[in-house]
Amino acid sequence: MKVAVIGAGNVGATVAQKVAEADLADVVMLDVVEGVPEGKALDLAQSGSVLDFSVRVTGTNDPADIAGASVVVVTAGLARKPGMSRDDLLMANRKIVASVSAQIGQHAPDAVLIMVTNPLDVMAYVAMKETGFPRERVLGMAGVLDCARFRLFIAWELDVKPTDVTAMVLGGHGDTMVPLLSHTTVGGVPVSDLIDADRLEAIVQRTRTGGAEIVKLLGTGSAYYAPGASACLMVEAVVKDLKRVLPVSVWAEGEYGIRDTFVGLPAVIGANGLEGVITMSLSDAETAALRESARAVREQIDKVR
Ligand code: A3D
Repeated sequence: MKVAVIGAGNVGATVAQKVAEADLADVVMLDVVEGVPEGKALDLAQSGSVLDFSVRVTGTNDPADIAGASVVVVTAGLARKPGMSRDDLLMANRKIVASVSAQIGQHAPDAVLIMVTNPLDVMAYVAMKETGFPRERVLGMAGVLDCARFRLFIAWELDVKPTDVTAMVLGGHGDTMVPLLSHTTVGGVPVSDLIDADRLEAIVQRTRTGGAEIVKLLGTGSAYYAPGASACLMVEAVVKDLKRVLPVSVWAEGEYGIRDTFVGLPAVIGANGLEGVITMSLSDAETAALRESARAVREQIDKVR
């Protein structure tokens, strides 16, 4: 098995590290900056002697080296700067993503593509168009990260283990994301039985602005540990054919009354990429919020069509 990571920056190098440390697959990092992917790969490979992983880790500036990858994670592009919205990134990253997608279509035509570059849902659309891949093989990583943040904030509030909090965050990756309170449980108990409505609203709000909170603290660059871990979880689901149910940005074809846009939906992820979309019962307010979020993404997609 081979995983290609395009962009050897903060998120890309972190994905590569997680994949290697889990001994999931050989990793090749591709970047346009000379020396950086090779240097990071050499450093990471050397950590294998300490951490006991045996997959091969390499770095390159040559797109042909991604040949044979069964999963390609795209992190190439600019990260947000303080005060910059994801939408400000749209035009700058469109060009980069279009060019790397053409390379993926040429050198790894059978891969499952996992998009990370922002604005996430729009870049997934650009990749699907440029590669010509079917919707099953173009996935956007956002919901896993948004969920991770939501679950952590709930766990902190209740002083419980984050992995004992089960949640779904659907919709576009941005201010319109839709954390589903009706499907959020702590050890099986509905979260609304445990946290009052005002505190829950504050947690939802903190989740929505979770990325911006880190951008502001860092001063330069954006989050990468949790995004890297979230992308690696999706890589693992594909590489091991786990059929995991995860919130993933997918091209909607009528699910939840939504079509013609990428949007975060509850998806089954396995060796073929998207293997199904789960239908959950949503409240009227949640359905309306999800459709509104999808509409906001479609508006952005229309700008790059
Ligand atoms: P950064 O550390 O700047 O790395 C980006 C890398 O992409 C750099 O090393 C560039 O040299 C490289 N690059 C640029 N153009 C190309 C190209 N044509 N081919 C190959 N490599 C190229 O950024 P980062 O790693 O922090 O973030 C990367 C992207 O992920 C940004 O768009 C972020 O906004 C996005 N991001 C998304 C999430 C989500 O949850 C969706 C989370 C965190 C970051």
